[in-house]
Amino acid sequence: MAESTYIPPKVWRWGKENGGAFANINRPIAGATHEKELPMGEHPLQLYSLATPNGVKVTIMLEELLEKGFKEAEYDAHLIRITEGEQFSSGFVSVNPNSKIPALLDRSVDPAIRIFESGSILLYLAEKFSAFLPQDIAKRTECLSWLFWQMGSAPLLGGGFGHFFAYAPEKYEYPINRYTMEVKRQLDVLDRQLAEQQFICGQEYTIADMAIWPWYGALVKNTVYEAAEFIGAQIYTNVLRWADEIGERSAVKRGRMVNRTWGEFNEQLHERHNASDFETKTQDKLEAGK
Ligand SMILES: N[C@@H](CCC(=O)N[C@@H](CS)C(=O)NCC(=O)O)C(=O)O
Repeated sequence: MAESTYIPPKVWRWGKENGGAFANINRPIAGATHEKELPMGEHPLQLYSLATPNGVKVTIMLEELLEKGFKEAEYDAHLIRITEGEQFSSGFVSVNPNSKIPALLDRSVDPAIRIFESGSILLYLAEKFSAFLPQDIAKRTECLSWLFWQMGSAPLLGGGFGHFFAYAPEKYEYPINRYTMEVKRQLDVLDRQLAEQQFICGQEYTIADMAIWPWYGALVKNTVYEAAEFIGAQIYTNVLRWADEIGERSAVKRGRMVNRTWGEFNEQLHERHNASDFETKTQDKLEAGK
């Protein structure tokens, strides 16, 4: 065992920045840091988000609902720049006391309902529209088990593996080994599941796929952490097959653009207030290809 260079003090104190990406927004206390109202659009559903994997789950669901013809799923997606601390405004904290994107406000009911935690938002929307969640009790339970599996597993992928592999100020062998082991085990869980069926919980595309794809699909397709080679993604053939299939859905293509502020310019839609907002981007794409 390597000798530790850090000896924890008796009591931890919030002093210097701990380094690494996002160090400037990490804080040990909750609550608002500044007074600022949230913007409000016209639609019943107001989403406050960013196109991280957790944010994308919800924009995919909203775009899938609209594609299915649910007009009441029309939404305004407002950009929350988490690296600038916008999740700590008084307005945002009133929608999510945990200061994390995504957060949703449903104003189609009086009083409006706030929903935070991406899994809770997916479940709320699935129940509200009776879509993408099986009705049959056994299938519904299986679907929710996978939804909660994702909520429990992704922090080990993002906060554990992703943090130490991609964001930590230095590479440390111990945490990278520990989290790589766990993430590969999780991928194997998914690979075995997807060997038996088309989608995560059967032959039906559900909120479980929408929750898992932005994390594990992105990992094997090398669109997060640039870690596909490191984790040996090519062996998870069933996960790759499923990731490709989901990635081809038009609602998924639109959903992953919403509130995106990085990557290809024509794949970024900073805010979404109308379905026609995507058309402008398609035009940009055509012009870029000229
Ligand atoms: N369990 C939460 C996690 C949300 C989360 O971690 N959001 C991140 C972006 S992916 C965030 O807002 N980070 C801002 C911060 O930590 O201050 C969910 O699924 O909604």
